[in-house]
Amino acid sequence: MKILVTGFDPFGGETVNPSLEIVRLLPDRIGQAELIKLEVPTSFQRSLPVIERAIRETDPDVILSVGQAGGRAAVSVERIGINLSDARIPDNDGFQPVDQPVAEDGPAAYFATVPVRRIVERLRRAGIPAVLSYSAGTFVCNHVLYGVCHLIASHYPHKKSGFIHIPYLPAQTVDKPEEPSMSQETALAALKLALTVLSEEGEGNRTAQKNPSEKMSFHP
Ligand code: PCA
Repeated sequence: MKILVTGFDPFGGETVNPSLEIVRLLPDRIGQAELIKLEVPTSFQRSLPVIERAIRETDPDVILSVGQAGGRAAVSVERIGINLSDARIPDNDGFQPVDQPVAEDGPAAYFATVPVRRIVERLRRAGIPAVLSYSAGTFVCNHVLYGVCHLIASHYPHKKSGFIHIPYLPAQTVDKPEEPSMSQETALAALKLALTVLSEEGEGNRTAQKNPSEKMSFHP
């Protein structure tokens, strides 16, 4: 199976984005999964086309996007993307939508289709602070979470998608010491474990096709 893993470029005056740092450090395979790594611009208009092209070119089974969530202390596995873009700051193109839908013709929300609860449980068992999150905000990360769900619901019903937010890196909080952070090592371990869960799910589904009695659900 193939998993497309995306990370965002730095935004909002930061010089790094921990999501891109850890995506770059991933190996080429985890378990049975081949990993395709992609840098995505923190841009409302350019992010989804970049991901859409990668989906067309590489035909992944799962799309897992990763983003920075400054102010959060734990790895947040996002459960839901909403049809709203309402930016508090401009994106990397200087664009700042207010009260805009992500997709004019889309439903109010989509649930992520990766096994969110299982990922959180696996991270917590490994001693990594992790939570199920019910809001990815209304900036570019939610735009990508909702937008990829909309794309696959419309065109690729057999693909799965999900989104993980990670905290600031410690170095990003030197000038904002009241903000929580997580080491790159821990954030990378979290992402690798999440991908391990997805790889195991993929294998379960393949076995299930051969032997329907062993069918495993891909849903949370
Ligand atoms: N975090 C932003 C967009 C890019 C990123 O890494 C967000 O949470 O919307």
